[in-house]
Amino acid sequence: THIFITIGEIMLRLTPPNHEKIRMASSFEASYGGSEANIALALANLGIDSTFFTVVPNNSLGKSAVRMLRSNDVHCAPVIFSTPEETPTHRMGCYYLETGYGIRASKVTYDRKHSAITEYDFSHYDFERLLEGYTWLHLSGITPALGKSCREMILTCLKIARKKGLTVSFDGNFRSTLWTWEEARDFCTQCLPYVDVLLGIEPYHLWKDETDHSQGDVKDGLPMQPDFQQQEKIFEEFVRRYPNLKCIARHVRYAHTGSENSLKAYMWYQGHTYESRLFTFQILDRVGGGDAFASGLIYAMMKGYEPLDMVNFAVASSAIKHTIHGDGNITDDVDTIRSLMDMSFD
Ligand code: KDG
Repeated sequence: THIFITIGEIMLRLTPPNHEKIRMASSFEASYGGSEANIALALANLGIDSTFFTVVPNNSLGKSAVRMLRSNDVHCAPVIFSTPEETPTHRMGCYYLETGYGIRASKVTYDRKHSAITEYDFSHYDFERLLEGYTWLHLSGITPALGKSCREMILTCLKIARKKGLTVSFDGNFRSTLWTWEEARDFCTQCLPYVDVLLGIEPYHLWKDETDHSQGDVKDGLPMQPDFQQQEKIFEEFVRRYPNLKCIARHVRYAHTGSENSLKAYMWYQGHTYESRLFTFQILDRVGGGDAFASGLIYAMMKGYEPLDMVNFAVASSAIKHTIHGDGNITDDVDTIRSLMDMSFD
């Protein structure tokens, strides 16, 4: 059995109710988000032994974020509640989400500069000890985008995880508001030699030695839709450059703004490329859909599913998250997700 740990930032999420725009909102609904926290929470809900490590200010905001995770069965024992001496701005990261409607896209506004995890000095922190006893580490490209101290922390953890034999999953998770495409690519390619399971490859699947990269594979703000052969070639190029990779998965969204969404995924695993079925569903809240895909894939791998079931379970997990308010996939029974895999969507 696997014992899972992930590291990242948890933020307060403030959302105007009823798809209101911020300009007309007189109240905000409070919840919590953060890619790695979402994954810790989803796995804990599915019964996996799941731990989250972060730094939050030692005040009621930090405490209530951790309490929310704990109430979802996420272990938070290593979380650092920092003092104002350690992190002078003493602040919790926050983000505002204006939920789109129909043709109006959702809008995320970050208010996370100088947050506790960004300011914390990890140079004397004992990561060997933190990672002791775990079998699986998940990281994402969001945390290193926060600042230099976080970047060093991510590389340190990757190296220790490799040495200790943990399975490492990594989601590129490019956030254009935190760093540039080139910064993301350069940093993430440093991480790749330590990764077993790779997700969110969009920002860096064009290589340094190629020039036409400015848009990655995004066109008009939408991810381009690769066909099976194109995707297989990309996967194979990854594995050629990084033979340590055991699994690469990529989910592709076909409708971004409308209230209906179609999703499918490709996955490379043990020398073969697999394509999931196409799932079409109504969107209630799409934030965290990628994290639900990641947690679904991690869960399916941990449980030793057949490859095609792995990728279908991951997409079904993402699909069901789109019907749930808030960032996290709180689905707490596996059968709910599995039953979706067997339904016809396309
Ligand atoms: O994947 C969902 C995340 O985008 C959301 O939880 C907030 O982690 C977050 C981020 O940095 O955008």
